Amino acid sequence: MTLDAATVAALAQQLDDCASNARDTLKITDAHPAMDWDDAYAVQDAMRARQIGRGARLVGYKAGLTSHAKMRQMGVDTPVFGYLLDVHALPDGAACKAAELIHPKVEPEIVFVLGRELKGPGCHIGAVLAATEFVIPGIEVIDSRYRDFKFDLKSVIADNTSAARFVVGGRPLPVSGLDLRTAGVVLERNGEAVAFGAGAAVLGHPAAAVAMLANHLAARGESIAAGSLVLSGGITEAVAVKAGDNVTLRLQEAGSTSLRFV
Ligand code: 0L1
Ligand code: MG
Repeated sequence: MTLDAATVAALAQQLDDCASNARDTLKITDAHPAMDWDDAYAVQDAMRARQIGRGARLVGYKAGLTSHAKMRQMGVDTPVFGYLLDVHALPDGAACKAAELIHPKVEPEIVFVLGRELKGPGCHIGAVLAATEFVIPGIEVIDSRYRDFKFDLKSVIADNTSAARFVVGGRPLPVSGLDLRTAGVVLERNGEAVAFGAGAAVLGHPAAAVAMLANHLAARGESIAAGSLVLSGGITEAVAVKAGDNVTLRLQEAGSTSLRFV
């Protein structure tokens, strides 16, 4: 750690305020260039504690930057992890208020719902599948608090990996007998297919992202509780959206989920 507790708290407040007021900021490493990975996750943890302190509930986690398309889009080379709160969740087909966001984009994701606790270290794809109750389609709405989505990995980790909203829906698919690598997704904006791919785009197998998350959390003394949702990461590049757009994600065999931006 290079940051003291007061600086970590101040940065968490800065990013939390930006998210609450749909206001952007410069990436925090501009002012704190020596920040390390522990600092970045400490700021994320402090922001989570602030939001839970206001009454929000932890409902799961997300892996981000898990596909080559996303890594290329953002110019980075490693996944990042964040948390999901109930206040981030929207009902299937709901309206998502664009005015509450800075510059939203959507990502098509395969979402794991765990029937059992998942704990690292040493977590692997088999353990993830054994602990998974079902998968469902999910749209993640990301909204970096950094001006023009310009950030580095430490800044984006501190900013809870751009988490803003998410929706899940469709038909729950048990993973037994399913090959998630070849599960196809189609993301439509206003009825037009704008991005498509298959599960293997996420680290070769989307369960690999969940295993990485469990191992990451274990190093920090945490596990993924039974009943948690895990967004395994965007299968394609993120797609920009604005008020008036309708977005639908179709996951092979699992139906669809959608959002309306108003
Ligand atoms: O969920 C994601 O892949 C987002 C990770 C953070 C980077 C971004 O804002 O695109
Ligand atoms: Mg994502």
